[in-house]
Amino acid sequence: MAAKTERTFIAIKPDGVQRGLVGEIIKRFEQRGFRLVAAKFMQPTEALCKEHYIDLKDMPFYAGLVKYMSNGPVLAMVWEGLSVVKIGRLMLGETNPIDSKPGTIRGDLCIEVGRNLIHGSDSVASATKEVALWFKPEELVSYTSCAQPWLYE
Ligand code: IDP
Ligand code: MG
Repeated sequence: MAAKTERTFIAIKPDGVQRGLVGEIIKRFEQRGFRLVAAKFMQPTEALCKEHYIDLKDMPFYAGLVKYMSNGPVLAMVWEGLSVVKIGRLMLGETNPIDSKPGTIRGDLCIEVGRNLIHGSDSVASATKEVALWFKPEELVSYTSCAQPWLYE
């Protein structure tokens, strides 16, 4: 049961919002069977974006990345389900859309690595860290999904 409540942090980046892809992206997570636990439409501060990408601080694209991420509204979300971290990453596609297969979000909807639409946690540990960075505990909504017995045996 515990694995079915695995959580991941997914954020639709400013290009995804500006290009009107919020519905398309949410649809894919809903249709796969994942459960929305939290969602917050927000303008992230530069400080939050810096912290979120702190592991990349020595990369040449770090400053541009922080500017891109903090340059418009972001839809921050928490999704839950069995292996949601791994499946979420598969749904996103590769970091560089050029390497992303058709059928993935990046492989279907964007072209360049610096405008790759969406963030998804890359491990259970980073998911825990990122959920805590973007959300207060009380912003995570607790409810029972009626689809549960039709998704899991
Ligand atoms: P991920 O988003 O697939 O986990 P990371 O390697 O963690 O990829 O990089 C974080 C973000 O930094 C990417 O999603 C992308 O927006 C940006 N990024 C990564 N590599 C480059 C690059 O070479 N040029 C510009 N931006 C990059
Ligand atoms: Mg990453």
